[in-house]
Amino acid sequence: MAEAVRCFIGLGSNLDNPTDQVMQALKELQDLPGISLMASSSLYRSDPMGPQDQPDYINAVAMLDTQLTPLALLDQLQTLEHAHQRIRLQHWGPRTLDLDLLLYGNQLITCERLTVPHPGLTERNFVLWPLAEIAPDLKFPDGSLIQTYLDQHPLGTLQRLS
Ligand code: ROI
Repeated sequence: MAEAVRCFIGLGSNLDNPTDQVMQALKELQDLPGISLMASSSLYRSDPMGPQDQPDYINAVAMLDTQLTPLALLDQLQTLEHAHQRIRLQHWGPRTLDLDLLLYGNQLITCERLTVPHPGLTERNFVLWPLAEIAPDLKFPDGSLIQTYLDQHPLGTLQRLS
């Protein structure tokens, strides 16, 4: 059997009871075939990035090990999003559940469906802080350290929920 690859998934929701959406999605990730959930961050409340006339988001990050290929993993994530009746009416508008493949081992992936590392990863405090909570010593595929990006993108109004 192929060796498992360590991956990180970003979760986000700002519709339809976002806290429940994210907690439920974390449970469902655990049950996906070919995936072992290794850790999950606290939930964080964040101001919307993009249009401001939408509710705050709940964000979290999950660490998982998988034997799925990147695209098979993406299929699983998208199935889960659809099960949450993901609504996305406008670009950068509100959504019931967003699952982003942030990192797939140390691989660089660019194809029509997928860019890994996720392009927003090192720019968004609502991804960086939950990620650092569960992987404080993380090194990105280019060798840079997560700690560097935390300094550049402080917690600000991002709120860690207990
Ligand atoms: N803003 C926040 N705070 N959290 C998100 O998960 C998020 N997701 C998005 C956009 C619309 C960019 N804004 C977000 O897709």
